[in-house]
Amino acid sequence: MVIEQTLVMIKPDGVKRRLIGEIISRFEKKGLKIKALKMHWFTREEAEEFYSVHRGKPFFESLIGFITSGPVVAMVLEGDNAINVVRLMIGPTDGREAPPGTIRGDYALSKSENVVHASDSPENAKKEISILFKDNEIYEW
Ligand code: FUP
Repeated sequence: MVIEQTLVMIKPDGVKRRLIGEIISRFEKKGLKIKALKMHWFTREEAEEFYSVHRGKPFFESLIGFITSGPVVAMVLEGDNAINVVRLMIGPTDGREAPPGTIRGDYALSKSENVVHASDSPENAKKEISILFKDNEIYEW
């Protein structure tokens, strides 16, 4: 058993489409523990830091425009192998290719507006959690 923490974010399209409850519910039912939760509206600077790995790519500007277009709901989820488990639950990046049963497969029809983000490695989870949460906002329970 490897207990991990991962950063999950419901993107502005998911918030505007009133999918917050539906998406959080899936993670709770799976058995993941919500250790931190907040609504947040990214500044451009924070968004550029969050997505710094994509700086210079053709979609970077539209990605930053999209992620700052409205509030997101960010959470730290914890559980056995949580990083991989959550990536499997959200599905591949492109909603048109994501299988039914995954979050993107069920709710997204686009590669850019794909409802949800989740960390893809322990290093990125650590970085992303630190951008969105202070240590004292992550509760032990
Ligand atoms: P993912 O890890 O599945 O969220 O996907 P990536 O880290 O590869 O990409 C991050 C975000 O950039 C995606 F969620 C959507 C956006 N993106 C595009 O808009 N176009 C692309 O071709 C690739 C990614």
